[in-house]
Amino acid sequence: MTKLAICPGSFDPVTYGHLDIIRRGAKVFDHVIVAVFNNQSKAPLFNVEERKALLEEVTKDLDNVTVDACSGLLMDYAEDKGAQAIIRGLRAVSDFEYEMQITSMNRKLNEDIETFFVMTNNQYSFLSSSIVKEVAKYRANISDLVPPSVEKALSEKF
Ligand code: COD
Repeated sequence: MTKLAICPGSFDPVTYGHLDIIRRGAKVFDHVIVAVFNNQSKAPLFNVEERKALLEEVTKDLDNVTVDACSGLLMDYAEDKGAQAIIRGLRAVSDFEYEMQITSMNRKLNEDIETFFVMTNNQYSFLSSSIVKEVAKYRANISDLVPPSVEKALSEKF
């Protein structure tokens, strides 16, 4: 059976930290769908289509990864696609409480779809889209935090 995993997130915008977990997931599962959602508690800088286009560009070398723009509940989407797993990244202990909350809720919605946590490479453990946007606003060098296409898109936004 083909093992399909969904890697959901806001990806506003995609960073090298996100790419690290997508790549690790793609090594283990037959196919990974990177699912771009709006997180209701965050005001996005890029719209879902812009975020999807950036993800497509930076994952184009990964044959078993596709990107989709999504709305509604993650578990409804995962069930529709016939996925067996959700992939989430963990940077530090501070991520744990939030991840435990959403994983518990997702498990209540569908207990057959398991969530797998991937620990990021240490060099990205401090990295988040919010921090990247904050420093990009002040024209700081972000070339080691995001791929060149994302760096360009950020400089166009600010
Ligand atoms: N290193 C490793 N992993 C990282 C890094 C990094 N530097 N930065 C981020 N990540 C991981 C995050 O831990 C996460 O697993 C993933 O990458 C995406 O991160 P974000 O910040 O882009 O995405 P989130 O956390 O805002 O995504 C939240 C969802 C959009 C998945 C959530 O809101 C959702 O499921 N929405 C749909 C509605 C729904 O089903 N709600 C019920 C769930 S409670």
